Amino acid sequence: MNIGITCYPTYGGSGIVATELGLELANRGHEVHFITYSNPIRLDPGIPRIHYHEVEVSNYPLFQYPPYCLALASRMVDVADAYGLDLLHVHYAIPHSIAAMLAQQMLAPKRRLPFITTLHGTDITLVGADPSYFAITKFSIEKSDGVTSISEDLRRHTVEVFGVSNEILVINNFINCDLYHPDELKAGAAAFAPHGEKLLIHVSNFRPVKRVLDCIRILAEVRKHTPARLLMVGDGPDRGPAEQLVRQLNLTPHVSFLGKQNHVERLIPLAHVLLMPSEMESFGLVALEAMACGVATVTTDVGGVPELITHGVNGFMEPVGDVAAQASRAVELLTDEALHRRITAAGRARAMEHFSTERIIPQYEQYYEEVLSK
Ligand code: GMT
Repeated sequence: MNIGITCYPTYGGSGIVATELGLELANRGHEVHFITYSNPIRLDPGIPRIHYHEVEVSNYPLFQYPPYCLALASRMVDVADAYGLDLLHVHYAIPHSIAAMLAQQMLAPKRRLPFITTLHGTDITLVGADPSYFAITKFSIEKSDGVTSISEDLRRHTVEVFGVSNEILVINNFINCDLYHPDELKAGAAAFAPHGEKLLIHVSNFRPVKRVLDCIRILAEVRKHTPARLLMVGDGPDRGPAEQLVRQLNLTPHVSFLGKQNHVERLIPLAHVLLMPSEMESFGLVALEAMACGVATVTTDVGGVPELITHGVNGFMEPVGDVAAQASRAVELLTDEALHRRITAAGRARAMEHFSTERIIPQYEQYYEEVLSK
């Protein structure tokens, strides 16, 4: 198939899933065309059957807000025409589905160009639910030729909040378990923990929904019981407040802020525990990455997380904001080797059995066939 993919090409879960989906599809022989405003991160140049088409947005002084959605729709039409796209697959509803719908209408006199929208979370739970975007988000879901959701929780939430009647297929996020794998020796950890301290890690876009300050408070608690250091990977609005809290709590020597990283598969396996204290996660991709890497997850019992993690079996879930409970789980994992081994082995097994690329990518291929044959 010739597949057009649009996503936010930045450090967000939806862009990462879209990029990795494109790579896996290309690996399976499809021609994949990314139509985005910049080259998606994690997309190295020169990969066979991967094509990148930049969306350029004219910034005429009259525009206080450059009309990105229109430029995207035009580019989708150009690419669909020039490369004979079979379908468009857009990730994150706003504004990508509306752009795809416009492209579809522009091409309609010539031929059918179906589009599939994959819902990722904040496009529904935060942005889409905002009154200024509610009606257009609902409309874009209803006009899509196919809709998928990355968890059952998000599917249910979408139906409840938007009252849409079209079928939403759950296709979970996935992980390449060959690329994301455990590092038993953790030799590289010495660069961050020179005295053999255990490493905690947090990876996110540092938005308020991620509660990054909780990670710092958890570290402070953990250090009362066992030596540990914290790697903070990513960047975003709460990085400044997090750095300030580190200074306030005299934790400066024990926390490394690494900023945005393209190869988290090299960093995550160095840690013992992943902290994901989020207020909301429709799936929690980084927890899946940690499970595949043999890293134990301490997280919150929210959204789609329980579809991934079984408490006490392959990770721990505690209430949002309960720093003491999350810290106590981290201490257990750092000090009880048998427990750590049991949880991480179960986590790796869960990732491989339920969320491997081998299991999930064919579900997308099958759905594409279904939508094309409608
Ligand atoms: O979490 C974010 O702020 C980024 C956001 C996105 O759309 O890029 O992530 C969402 O999509 C990820 C990939 O499907 C999911 O793993 C995240 O759980 C989801 N985030 C939220 O629901 C907050």
